[in-house]
Amino acid sequence: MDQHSLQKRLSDLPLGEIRYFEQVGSTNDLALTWAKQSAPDYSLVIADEQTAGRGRAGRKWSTPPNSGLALSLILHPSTTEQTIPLLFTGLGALGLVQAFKKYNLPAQIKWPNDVLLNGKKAAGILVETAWVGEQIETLVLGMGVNILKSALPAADELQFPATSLEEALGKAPDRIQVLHDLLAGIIDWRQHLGTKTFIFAWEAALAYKGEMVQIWKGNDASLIGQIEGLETDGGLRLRLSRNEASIVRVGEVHLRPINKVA
Ligand code: BT5
Repeated sequence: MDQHSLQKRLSDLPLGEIRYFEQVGSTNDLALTWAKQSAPDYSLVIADEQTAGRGRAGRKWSTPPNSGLALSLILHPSTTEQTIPLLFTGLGALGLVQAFKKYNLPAQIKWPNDVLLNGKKAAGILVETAWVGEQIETLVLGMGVNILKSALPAADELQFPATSLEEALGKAPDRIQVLHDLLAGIIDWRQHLGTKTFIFAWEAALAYKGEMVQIWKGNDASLIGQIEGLETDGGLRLRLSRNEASIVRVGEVHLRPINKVA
């Protein structure tokens, strides 16, 4: 990957500016800094390697050289979009589901922020926001996608099984083409953010729908319930025992199918 080929191959998309790096700490950090210096909407930070890539709650995200996509897209939410930041995680996931569809791969979304291929994690999403007063001025949609098998960290660093697009396809795809299709998917789906169409598509791709899962929220006791679907704000609706419903809305949550809980 390099700046020139990215500029050229993404030129048909309505992006802001593009900043490519061979190696960075975290693309999300660079994007948050750049956003403060007024990066336009849909500006992209992308790197071939991250040395301090992060997931949620200080966990690590591994991006070895030239093996995956590590990108951060800078978005300036409109007034309506302001009220529903959780939907942006869904936006990244739907963008990727659309991109993987081009390879005839049915991806699933493990709520809230993982994209699975064959039941294993192929990508993770980290949305971070910069506020001015009570307004979200910038939202950084950070995505890590395992393109090649070499993108995966060692098994003992994983909390959940991982895979790559190369493994699912049986051959190495073109990284920039996947990036192009992912960005196109995000741009398409953003027009529908928060609509029924958006929620239905997200729900249709949900992993473990109708199945029993266990959810941990921070240090709270875990919840066990059956996944029913999504609320209009992207919250996950569970059916607990005694037929009570419970809605889980982000924060620090972990979700596992019940039959795989160690
Ligand atoms: C995530 O967090 O899955 C969000 C990952 C977001 C990464 C992108 S890359 C571009 C941008 N810049 C950044 O610094 N971050 C974003 P979480 O749900 O907390 O999952 C983290 C867990 O995933 C780790 O604890 C590992 O177990 C596992 N993991 C780490 N690297 C992985 C990989 N390459 N493939 C699959 N699983 C991985």
